Amino acid sequence: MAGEYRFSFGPWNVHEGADPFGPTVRRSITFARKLKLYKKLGFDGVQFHDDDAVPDMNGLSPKDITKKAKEVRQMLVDEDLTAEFVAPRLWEDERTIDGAYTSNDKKAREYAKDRSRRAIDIAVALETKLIVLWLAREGTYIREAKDSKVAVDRLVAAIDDMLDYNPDIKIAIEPKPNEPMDQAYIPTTGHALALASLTHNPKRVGVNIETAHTILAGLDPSDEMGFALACDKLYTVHLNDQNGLKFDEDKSFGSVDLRRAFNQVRILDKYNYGKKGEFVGLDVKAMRTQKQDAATKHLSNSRTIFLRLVELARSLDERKVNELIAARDYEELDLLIVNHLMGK
Ligand code: 3MF
Ligand code: MG
Repeated sequence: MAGEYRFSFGPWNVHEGADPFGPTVRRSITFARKLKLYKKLGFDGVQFHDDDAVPDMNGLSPKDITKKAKEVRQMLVDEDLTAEFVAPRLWEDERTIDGAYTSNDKKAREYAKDRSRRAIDIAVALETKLIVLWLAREGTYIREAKDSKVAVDRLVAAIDDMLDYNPDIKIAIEPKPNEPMDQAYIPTTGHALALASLTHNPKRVGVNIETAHTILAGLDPSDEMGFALACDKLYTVHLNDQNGLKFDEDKSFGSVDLRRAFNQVRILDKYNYGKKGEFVGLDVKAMRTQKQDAATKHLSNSRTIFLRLVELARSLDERKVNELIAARDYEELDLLIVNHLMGK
């Protein structure tokens, strides 16, 4: 079963533990050393922000960016790893304080488009066709700060620009309803796919569904995944878990609500997620309390839980499920599922 699924995470998922109220608590690990962890932990794919691959890229020419990215590609080859996607990191630069593609400032919007093209160059050098767009600052703190109709027009224009720049790439929008902004313009899968339909080439725009983001939007992650699967738009996932409506926690997959995790795995497995090369992507953070040498367990544990839930999804008595559905006895179905999760 492990061989049927390929797993990925990003270098930011091994981190030093700083939070908004306190400094780092673990030593930082170099990118080269992080790469050595992947296979040991059971992972084959590396998710990238553009500047995870090419640090300080704003100071480099497009040619130098590509050169550096090719060096990283060689590092991946040496470790027998694959780049899953590249995401332009559009939320840290001073110019994007008030948004990147939706900023009120034309210069900021131009910077964002240019940086996105560079991210595509990096993807080409790393030999992946997938671009992830987490639209971090595309929203507002107060409603009156931006025009929500114009904001959507600008998002479409930015995505069109990327699709035109490279005819081979596919874009996976990663919806999130809030944080860092109070209100984000693309909060759900439905919004992301409606946005995709407005672009020049809807066939090349889909979604990256993150468990925690759907929960923050008050939705069920497995239903969001089902929606994207029905539209043939689930390009990748960011599995994790989230305990209620608070800051984005990125907890280990299945660690808060096992049944919710089971239902995500069940729908993915049922509809052959991964068979077209999709990775099972994680976006998980170690607890700040973890000591240096034990700060990768959130990754291996999430993978273990996923694989265990595949076993549970496949061993569920589907005949019984269908009988109970036919009888409309959902109380009994409820018990069947809970018993199954308890190993009964
Ligand atoms: C924020 C996120 C991001 C994105 C990442 C890749 C830092 O809530 O989930 O993680 O997943 O930028 O697009
Ligand atoms: Mg994410």
